[in-house]
Amino acid sequence: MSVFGWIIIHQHLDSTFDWKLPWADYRNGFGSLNFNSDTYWLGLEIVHLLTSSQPYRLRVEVQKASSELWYSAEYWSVQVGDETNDKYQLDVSGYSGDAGNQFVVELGMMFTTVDSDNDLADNGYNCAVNKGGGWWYNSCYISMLTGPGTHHEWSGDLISSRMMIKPQ
Ligand SMILES: [Ca+2]
Repeated sequence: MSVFGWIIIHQHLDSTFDWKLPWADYRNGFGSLNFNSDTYWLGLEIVHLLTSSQPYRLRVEVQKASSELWYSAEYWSVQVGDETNDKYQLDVSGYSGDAGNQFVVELGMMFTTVDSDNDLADNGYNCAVNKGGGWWYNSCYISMLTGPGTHHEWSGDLISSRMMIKPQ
């Protein structure tokens, strides 16, 4: 589904949803964008294919718990690497917006899920097991939009979030 050319790749409107899903689900996607569905993840494989076929922008929208207001962060460039060599590594640049640039420690990180530990936390520590759902964890995160309750963050706790991409 797209809105004004933006393809929604992530939607988190239900604080009770359990995002601790395996690698295959984050690769292939889950949820839907029906009117009664609050949870959606398009899938890393298609995001990889799209962002390697031509230049894409990324828009992140977050609703903060403290004010209940929505804020946005846009990146002029976004690319998600492939599965085999890059573990869907995240690359973004060209921030603008009023939500703050929180993709700082996650930049260049590979994707980690409960069953695929590619984060930089050592000693067998898996950020997806201990923090939230699948994400581009470092050790572990500043932003993470796949967690329940207070583990759903973008510079402060969130009620809701969305991510979307659009060709440049
Ligand atoms: Ca680890």
